[in-house]
Amino acid sequence: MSSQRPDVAIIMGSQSDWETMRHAAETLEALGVGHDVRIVSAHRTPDRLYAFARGAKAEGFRVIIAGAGGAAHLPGMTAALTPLPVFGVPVQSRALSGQDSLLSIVQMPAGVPVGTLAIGRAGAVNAALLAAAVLALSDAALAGRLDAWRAAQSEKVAERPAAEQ
Ligand code: RP5
Repeated sequence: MSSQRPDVAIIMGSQSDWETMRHAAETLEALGVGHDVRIVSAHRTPDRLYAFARGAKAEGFRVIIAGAGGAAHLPGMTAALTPLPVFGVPVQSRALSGQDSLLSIVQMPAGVPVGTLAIGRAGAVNAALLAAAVLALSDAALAGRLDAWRAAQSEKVAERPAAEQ
């Protein structure tokens, strides 16, 4: 997914999550952060989940972004199996508009943290920005790119709404 060394793993519970999680991948791409993208389902591929999460640090990943919807166990189970920081993205579900995903991910019992983001695209983008911010603590070039990304975002905001100009 990226020519850079993959510091970030983006995992998701289903192909259907890609429409949301691609925003995390695109944000990392824009920042020049190497990442790898995989489908890992806590329910349908539990052996794959164990193998991935237990081996993620040895594989060289430094941060994991995990997106899932519905009864979204993927971020929490991943966090239980790895010492790496895990950011959870609640995917917007059809039945409950992602509130099920959000509550499944955010309410971790004390002791196993998942940094939980907003439901949907905003959460996916912000998970990527948080992952980049973590990596930027030890990567001055990335810190500069992150500053530039934020400055560009600020410049795009008009002083007044278009109808008033
Ligand atoms: C979860 O179930 C996935 O993360 C996905 O958001 C949801 C629905 O999956 P599909 O039925 O679309 O494969 O495990």
